[in-house]
Amino acid sequence: MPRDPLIALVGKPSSGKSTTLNSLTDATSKVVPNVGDKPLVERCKPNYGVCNNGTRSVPIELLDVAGLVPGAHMGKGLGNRFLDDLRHADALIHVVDVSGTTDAEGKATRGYDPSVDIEWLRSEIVRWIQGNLMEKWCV
Ligand SMILES: Nc1nc2c(ncn2[C@@H]2O[C@H](COP(=O)(O)OP(=O)(O)OP(=O)(O)O)[C@@H](O)[C@H]2O)c(=O)[nH]1
Ligand SMILES: [Mg+2]
Repeated sequence: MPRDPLIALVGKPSSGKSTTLNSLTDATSKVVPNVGDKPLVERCKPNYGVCNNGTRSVPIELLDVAGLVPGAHMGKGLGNRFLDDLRHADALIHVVDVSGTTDAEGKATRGYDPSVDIEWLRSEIVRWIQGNLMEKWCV
């Protein structure tokens, strides 16, 4: 049996990662019975997870990673240690604060463009992976 998928929540400090994790783990979304020859609720016999009266539950693990800042891949804000926590993740969810009231380090500001966060955080992760590969790759 393979292990459950591990999904890590990433983002700058105070972007709402822990809040998102808490709300996701209280999720109660339902699978609505389908119209057809047999209602979906009866056909719901998953190989993975469980289906209880139309409610499908799929086990996943969520990882709340500490906030990353620009320069994290070089160790800024202990970023390389936090990035290391992502090694076993199957997927990442980037939690972005779109209010424009926190800067790249999570400090209070006004009029900040949140699209900048999407760029630099992705770049930090890519550069960290590249750095790890180049370090181990003896050429
Ligand atoms: N206005 C508003 N505030 C929010 C929202 N989500 C989270 N917050 C607040 O933002 C602050 C930071 O939220 P956290 O969930 O702790 O953020 P985090 O990304 O886990 O922060 P670190 O673990 O420090 O990196 C808290 O004071 C939350 O109450 C939201 O949707 N709207
Ligand atoms: Mg947190």
